Amino acid sequence: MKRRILSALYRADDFISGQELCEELHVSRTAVWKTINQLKEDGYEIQAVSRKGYKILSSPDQITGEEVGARLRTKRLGGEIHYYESIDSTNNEAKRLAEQGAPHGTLVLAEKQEKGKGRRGRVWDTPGGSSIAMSLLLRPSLAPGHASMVTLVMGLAAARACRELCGVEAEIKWPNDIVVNGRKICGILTEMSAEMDCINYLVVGTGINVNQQSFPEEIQDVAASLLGSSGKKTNRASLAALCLDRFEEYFEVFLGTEDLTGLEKEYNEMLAGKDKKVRVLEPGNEHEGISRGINRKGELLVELPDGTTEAVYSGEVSVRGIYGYIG
Ligand code: BT5
Repeated sequence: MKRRILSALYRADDFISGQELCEELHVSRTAVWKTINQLKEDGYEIQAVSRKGYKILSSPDQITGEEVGARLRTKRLGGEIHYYESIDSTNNEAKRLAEQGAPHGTLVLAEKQEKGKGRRGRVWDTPGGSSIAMSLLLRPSLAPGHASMVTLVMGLAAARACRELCGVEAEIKWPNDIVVNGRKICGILTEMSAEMDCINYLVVGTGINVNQQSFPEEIQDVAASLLGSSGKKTNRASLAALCLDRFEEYFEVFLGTEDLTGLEKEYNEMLAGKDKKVRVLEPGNEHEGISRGINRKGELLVELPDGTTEAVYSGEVSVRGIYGYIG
């Protein structure tokens, strides 16, 4: 009920009358009034004016299911939302829910992660109160070999949302980071449960540094927040919802061809270090070349000194810009 009233208030953008709320949500005036009071207790500032109705003036900066759910414009994603004040890892929780049969589009949100995960056992720092940690459970009919491209689809969505809402020059560092001025503001971790020829489920986890003022010593040279980059605080629920809205649009395009044919151009326009030197960290065969952007399979094309081009697959090797973090 809270989510539905909030959703109507956000959509209205101005006053919405009690009568309209009752008709839209098929509930009584008393129920509306009670829920509005509960929301006020939760920290929402809601103006009530006779003959005009209700208007939302401000909301607490929370990443709860109600806050994110009320702002979502998606058709299928976020139909079921699970929120935790603290959890080991939203990816782990999404996997647990998947094993219990949770549906496609289930979203897991957490204020704080005790064991936030990066790739290959690395740690993802998620302090409470200032960042986004969210994981999306997907059950696509997709060949397992195509699943790694979903990370790129989320990267595109997250970069686009950061640009639209925060006005920063967010760039994608292939395959799974978003950077602003060469510093990492977002990381994506996709995990999969699959048979030989079909995916049981995918979990796409996204961590975004939104309003952090500082970082632990180990990452302070590589990490940045949107606050640090734009000078402005961002409402985390708005950013999370926009990211998911964009993801749903891009994911539909992706599923149409099961590759990045329809997204490659936009991806390459936001790719960090394109047409610059990169170092391919292939074990036993490190070498340099020029990044020429991704192809429709999501591989990074690297032009080698002999004029040939190699396609680097994200699962095999990493690529570093040779000057600083992204080059
Ligand atoms: C990633 O790994 O960038 C994937 C991060 C995915 C995090 C999300 S949050 C929601 C969901 N639940 C999870 O448990 N995980 C996902 P990788 O490319 O391996 O980068 C990890 C490295 O980034 C670390 O070794 C640090 O150097 C650095 N790092 C850690 N925390 C950071 C932060 N908050 N901001 C920027 N860099 C960070």
